[in-house]
Amino acid sequence: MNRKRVLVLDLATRAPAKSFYARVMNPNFASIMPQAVAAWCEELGHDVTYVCYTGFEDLDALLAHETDVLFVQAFTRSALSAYAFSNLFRQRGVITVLGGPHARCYPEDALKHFDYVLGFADKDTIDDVLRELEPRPTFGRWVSAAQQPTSLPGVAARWKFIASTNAKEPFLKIVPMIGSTGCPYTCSFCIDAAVEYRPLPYDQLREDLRFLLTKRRRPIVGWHDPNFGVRFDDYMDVIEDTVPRGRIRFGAESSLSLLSEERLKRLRANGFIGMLPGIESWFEHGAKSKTGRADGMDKVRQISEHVNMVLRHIPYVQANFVVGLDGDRGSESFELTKRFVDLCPGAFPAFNLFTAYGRAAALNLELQRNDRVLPIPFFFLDSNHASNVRPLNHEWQDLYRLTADLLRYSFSGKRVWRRFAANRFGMVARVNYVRGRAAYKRGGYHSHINALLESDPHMRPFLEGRSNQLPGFYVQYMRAKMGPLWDALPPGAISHDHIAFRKDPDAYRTVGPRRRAPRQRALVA
Ligand code: B12
Ligand code: SF4
Repeated sequence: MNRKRVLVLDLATRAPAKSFYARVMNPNFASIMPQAVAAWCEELGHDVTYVCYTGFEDLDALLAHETDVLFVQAFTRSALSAYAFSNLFRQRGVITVLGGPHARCYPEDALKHFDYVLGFADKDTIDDVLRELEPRPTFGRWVSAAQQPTSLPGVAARWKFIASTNAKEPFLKIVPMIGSTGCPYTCSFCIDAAVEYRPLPYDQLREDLRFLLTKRRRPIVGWHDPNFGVRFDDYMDVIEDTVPRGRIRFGAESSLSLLSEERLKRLRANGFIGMLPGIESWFEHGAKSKTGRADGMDKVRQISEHVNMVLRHIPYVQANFVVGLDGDRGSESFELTKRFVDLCPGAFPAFNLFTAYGRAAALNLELQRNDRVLPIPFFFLDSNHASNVRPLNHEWQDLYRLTADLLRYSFSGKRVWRRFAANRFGMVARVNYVRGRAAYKRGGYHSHINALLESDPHMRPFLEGRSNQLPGFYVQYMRAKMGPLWDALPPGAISHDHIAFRKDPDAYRTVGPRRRAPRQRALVA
């Protein structure tokens, strides 16, 4: 096959950036798959350039890059920037390929703007695309492997891509690793509920850790596993076999129910410094986080005790919440979350707005069928800037007011300071301080949306699903944030068919039937 010039672009953020927070955090949002695709392309004999776009790169230099094919990875929040990049490169005859969460969630839309859109991808998929490489100006081609890859290029093969991304920020320099794909649980809102759990080869992980020990004095590894705790003992064995105590620090996402004190002791001994457990709704019963039938304030107390126990062993804990769930009513769940914030001063609370990402999950089909999903532009779909699901038990104004109030409460000077003190003034304290200030500003953003619901006659009809006319606020906001990428958007890019899943539920499937389906265990892993 001809040797091709390949540019791999990981959009770790949605637009050009300026803030200190973005400089520190964005490089740590880099994904594994673009690095894996770059490594595979090299193994296949192509000339590869990899760029992690963190919002600070020189766009002119990036766009001037001579290449035959452009691979882009995008979350939905970066979809518009991805479309703009694709448009500009296609005008120069470059073939463009999209992969990642946006491609899996909104393939029918992405196909309007890319020559190829990928679901699951392995080395063969990439090879097939590179062998074919045909321009498809009207509608791209959907390609997917039958399942998640059974192995991925290790840290050594990805090292130069990791190092170039780490070099963009001075503090954390997180090395992304992954030990498994899919999840054995079946939370109806989750993209991995339909993907069978499979560990990646343990020998590869050992090799990765050994390699890393030769590169950095005390590296930090971020595990990208959807649910790290599933085969807990196996992974702990791998680390204990390979890593001398304290030489590597780790962070991971895991459901709270998997974090018993026994396990936490082992995690601490093995260098785990960060955990991101999901907290379910205060009003749902069940075994999800081992709170049994506890409800409301009882559950807040139980979860707070559990999270404080995690904090006794792991210094960095981010507690993930979802705001605007169907189980929430009035201000009660918000008030309960405030009590949690009071009872767990050391945990960083992350508030995600309930979002239905296209075809990500079975629940989204039900929401689309019930006319509850809105055509909010992709740019705002990051679980922070907008919810695209009409709330069941709230008016929009109440939801935005309560969310703004919760953010202001959780990230007020007093609570940021309490968190700083509870985090004992070290690196964790500093990271939480910077993140806390950024989160406080989002309170102002939600208040602004709330005010627009009163003052902008287009806002309420749009958010209530009575009109598809996009309020001017959204357009102005995107234009201001996207800068030069806004002018490069292809026609029709800012709107999408928000009920495409309902129209054709079986299209673009990336999973076969599961062998088993245990019940839901955690809201956000
Ligand atoms: C680990 C993780 C993170 C990590 C690492 C993120 C990263 N850059 O990879 C952290 C904590 C940093 C993170 C941050 C965020 N995350 Co996150 N995260 C996940 C999680 C749990 C696992 C993703 C993963 O790595 N899977 C393993 C890989 C191997 O599988 P895969 O992603 O399916 O990839 C396959 C294909 O998509 C394809 N592919 C993937 N990338 C590429 C790239 C190319 C070029 C090609 C060709 C193919 C390809 O090949 C892979 C193999 O088949 C998922 C939820 C889940 N359970 O999956 C959410 C998820 C991806 N995150 C989500 C969100 C919303 C976010 C944030 C916006 C949250 C926030 N408000 O800050 C940020 C955005 C970060 C960014 N880069 O823009 C959403 C994305 C929805 C969407 N459509 O955008 C998900 C699906 C969770 C959800 N709410 O449903 N996240
Ligand atoms: S939310 Fe977490 S526990 Fe539930 S299916 Fe997804 S990854 Fe698994």
